[in-house]
Amino acid sequence: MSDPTGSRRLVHLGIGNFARAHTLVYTAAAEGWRVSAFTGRSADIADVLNAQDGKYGLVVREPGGDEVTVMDILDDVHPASDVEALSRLLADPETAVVTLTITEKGYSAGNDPETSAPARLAVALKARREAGVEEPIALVSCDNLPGNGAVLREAVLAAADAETREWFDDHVDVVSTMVDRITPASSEADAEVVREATGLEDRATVVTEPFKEWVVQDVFRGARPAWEKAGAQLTDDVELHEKRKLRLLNGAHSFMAYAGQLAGHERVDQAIADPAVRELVEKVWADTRATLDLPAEELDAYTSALLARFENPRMADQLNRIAADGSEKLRVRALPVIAERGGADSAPGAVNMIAGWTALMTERARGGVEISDPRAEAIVEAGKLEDDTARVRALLDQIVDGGAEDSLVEAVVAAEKALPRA
Ligand code: CS2
Repeated sequence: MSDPTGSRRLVHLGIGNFARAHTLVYTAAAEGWRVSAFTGRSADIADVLNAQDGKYGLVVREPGGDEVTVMDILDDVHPASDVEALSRLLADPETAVVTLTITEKGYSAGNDPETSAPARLAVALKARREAGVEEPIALVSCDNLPGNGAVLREAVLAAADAETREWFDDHVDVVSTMVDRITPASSEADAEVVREATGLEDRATVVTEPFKEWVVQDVFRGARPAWEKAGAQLTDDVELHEKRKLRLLNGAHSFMAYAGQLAGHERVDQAIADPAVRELVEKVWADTRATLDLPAEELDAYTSALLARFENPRMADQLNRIAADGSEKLRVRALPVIAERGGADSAPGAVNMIAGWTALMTERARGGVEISDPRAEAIVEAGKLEDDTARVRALLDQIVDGGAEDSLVEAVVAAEKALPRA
């Protein structure tokens, strides 16, 4: 339970747009907590935020206009690589929670603290152990991965020394969560909205939708922010929420990111307004729904709400933001659906999602357009192969460990040809 008397510290890893629109908003509403953060991919944001004393503008795109707030929850922001600062913070008993938004690929970045956030956490937990801190600490994963707590636990333990591994279970809780808030990239015009509304000269503006959801596994032995004050749900059953959100929202997102761009669109609201794309989004959902053990009415309500969120014209969510890191995302958004449906022939919607990816990656590889993906080099090489079967097989090698079955390769080759094109 949170300590109402003193201020507590939360450490956040990966202070990108999403964290500033979601996780920090919940922590700010909880009161009594301050945050020290570490950057994710872009280290520049540390200087930007520190120069603004940690403050930034949050623009919520309500249907009728913007709601603008200056967020003041961050004390200090460090470059991701600053393991010393992380160790100092974790060796302090005041620090009770670490939240992470390090993206899907952050969990498979190996055991080297240079490249891997979980490995840096292992080093910092060693410092906490050596400092003799007895208070439990919670590591809370906020990334779009099924069972993200278990994935995080494994990644940290794989990088930890034997004594820290031994100490771990008595002192560390690892928490799975389902996070949801669509957070597009922001523009100069958005910073201007903040300046006009609040006077803050903001270089770290974040824009987001009114909707937000956080379902958090209720397994904290130590202190935690009262996130429920901002509507978070503490529960023992995160898995079904995760599966539903990942497969319906993120699945449709990934499909639109690839097929929508092939069809000539730039933004989510444009893609979903195209009847050909929308029909195929429904097909993605038909496969997914069959893998979710939930009443039809509940699923209907969920997908209609998603359509309204996708249609929000005030959001300007770029498809290319979502298209990044496909080789990581399709592993959790498409492949499990195909497996649970019993193969490619029973999951045409999920196959279309993959076909959108192979087709767009091929177009980009051949056109020399940049591909943002940890496996970009191999994708470019594969995309240039002339024979369709060989090309699709080589691309699928990037998402299916051990290689794709022939039935999937054939289904994707056929599906590519049927996708709507600009
Ligand atoms: C998107 C997510 O980048 C992506 O792949 O699907 O960032 C999505 O906007 C969030 O998960 C919404 O909660």
